[in-house]
Amino acid sequence: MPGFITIEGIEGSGKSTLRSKLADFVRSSDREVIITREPGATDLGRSLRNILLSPETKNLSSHAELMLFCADRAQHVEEVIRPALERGAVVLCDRYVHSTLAYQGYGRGLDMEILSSISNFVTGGLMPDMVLLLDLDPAEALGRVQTRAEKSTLSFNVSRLEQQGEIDRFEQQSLEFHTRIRDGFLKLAEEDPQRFTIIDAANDPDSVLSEAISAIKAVSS
Ligand code: Z5A
Repeated sequence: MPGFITIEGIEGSGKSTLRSKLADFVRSSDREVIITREPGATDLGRSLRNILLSPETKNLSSHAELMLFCADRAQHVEEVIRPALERGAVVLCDRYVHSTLAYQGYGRGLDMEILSSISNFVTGGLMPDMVLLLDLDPAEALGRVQTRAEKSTLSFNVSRLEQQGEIDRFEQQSLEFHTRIRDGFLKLAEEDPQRFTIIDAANDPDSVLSEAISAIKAVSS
């Protein structure tokens, strides 16, 4: 099994759903498994996540946004991901470097070479062995997010933002923005086919899971 697996895709494509379902499969190997995500997997990251996602954060420049995601990642790699990989654990991470390339690069229009070089700097060159890209039409994905927000106003087992059914800073972006991100992810996959597996996220959650498992088994054999 690959040591470091990331799940990428636009918001609402089903990453969190796949992450928890896949955890059971990954745990069936005899290795320790760390399930994590960006932003927000460390104490520092949780503070940064609040700033990054809160609709109360106004006028954040694209450069400042990039630096906050990078700070989150630097801490995450040093505190969680690298030690886990060094112990021989499997790390399953919801979003990583390719989200920065897609969102801050294709979405915000920052220079891709600079983004690659900063990402390389903050991660010490640590890249995932495998990227599972959940591909979905942005209108469908945003529809799922909207339904989830409406449902979560009735639930208490969610974050403050979600409890209030509030739409976060990224969810407030236009359909055109999310379309650029989707296209960006597909370009990244095309440029790096060895690392990426594209999964049709319009299928039901069990089909998405079985495609992910087949892809992991294929590279493990
Ligand atoms: N960001 C960035 O700009 N740069 C970076 O470097 C990084 C991140 C690391 C983090 O948001 C934001 O930060 C993100 C990119 C940016 N924003 N955007 N856009 P987040 O962590 O709060 O959220 P997210 O990562 O975008 O994920 P999400 O909103 O939680 O969506 P998801 O995990 O992909 O989907 P889900 O929660 O699993 O599913 C959504 C709903 O659809 C839910 O009700 C499910 O029950 C349902 N669902 C799931 N799968 C299916 C299928 N297969 N069929 C039907 N319905 C389904």
